[in-house]
Amino acid sequence: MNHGKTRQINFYNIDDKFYFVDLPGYGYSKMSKEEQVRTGRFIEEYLNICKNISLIVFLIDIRHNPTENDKLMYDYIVKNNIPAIVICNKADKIAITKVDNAVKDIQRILNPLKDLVFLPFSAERKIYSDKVWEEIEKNI
Ligand SMILES: Nc1nc2c(ncn2[C@@H]2O[C@H](COP(=O)(O)OP(=O)(O)OP(=O)(O)O)[C@@H](O)[C@H]2O)c(=O)[nH]1
Ligand SMILES: [Mg+2]
Repeated sequence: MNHGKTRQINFYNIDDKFYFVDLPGYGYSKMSKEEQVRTGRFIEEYLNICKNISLIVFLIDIRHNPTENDKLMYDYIVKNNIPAIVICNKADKIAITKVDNAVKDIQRILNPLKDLVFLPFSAERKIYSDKVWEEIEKNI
């Protein structure tokens, strides 16, 4: 299995100030359709039940155009008026000169109104993290 492994909800206590809540991914191509549907319902149920979400950090891969599931997720966030930022992860995987345009392309597809913050990020290289923290701190 070479895709991510979050199959449960993990809570990370950050200095007793807030929690990072890590939800499973729903869209990986190696996941069966059935598993995608099950995971999608699981995520939706959590978001419905949890009334005190400060911010959704919506992580997508900078190398790929958003999928239909990403669009559904995005529409759900907008319809329910939940604060969110979109983080285009794995920025280390593309040339640094292409990062800004890749983020813009993703924003154009997912958020043509441009009323949500989209930022590049790399969990691997820990680059671009200052702006991400700035946005998180604005919302906690
Ligand atoms: N190069 C690079 N690899 C990354 C980055 N972020 C995650 N990965 C790799 O991608 C793989 C999956 O990472 P996870 O963090 O488990 O992915 P996930 O999106 O949480 O997956 P699910 O939990 O299934 O939703 C791992 O091998 C990570 O090392 C990044 O910014 N750059
Ligand atoms: Mg995960």
